[in-house]
Amino acid sequence: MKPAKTAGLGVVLVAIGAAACQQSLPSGPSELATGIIVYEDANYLGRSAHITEDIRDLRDVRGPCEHYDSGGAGGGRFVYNWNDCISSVRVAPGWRATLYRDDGYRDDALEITSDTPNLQLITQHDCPKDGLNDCVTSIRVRRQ
Ligand SMILES: [Ca+2]
Ligand SMILES: [Ca+2]
Repeated sequence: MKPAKTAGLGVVLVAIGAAACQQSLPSGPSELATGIIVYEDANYLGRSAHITEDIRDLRDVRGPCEHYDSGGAGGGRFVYNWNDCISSVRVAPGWRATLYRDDGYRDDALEITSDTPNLQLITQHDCPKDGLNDCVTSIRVRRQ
């Protein structure tokens, strides 16, 4: 076996260990039959996650976006989750989703029933990065 393959296996094992304390979602499938796929970047780019059930707080879901958590007795630390991270969404045929700005399905809401390539263009919201881009914190997912 080449040394490079051994190193790659080590990285995978470390990633599995880090996920143990937090919920983790599978990457988006190529054929979307249920629920939605959320993406880190616009135009369905970057890392993705397949969501088929309501998520009350995306801070509880391990993801690609870095946030500084200043709370806790041990002092501040960087955490990685899907909060304030999603930039585009694919919706399976016959499904719909509601995206909320805050946790617990609160504040600005956007109902989507079809693919949405850029949440920055959803102009009726006023998140710091335009539209609902990098702003969504909770999601409801339903069959239509
Ligand atoms: Ca993003
Ligand atoms: Ca938010």
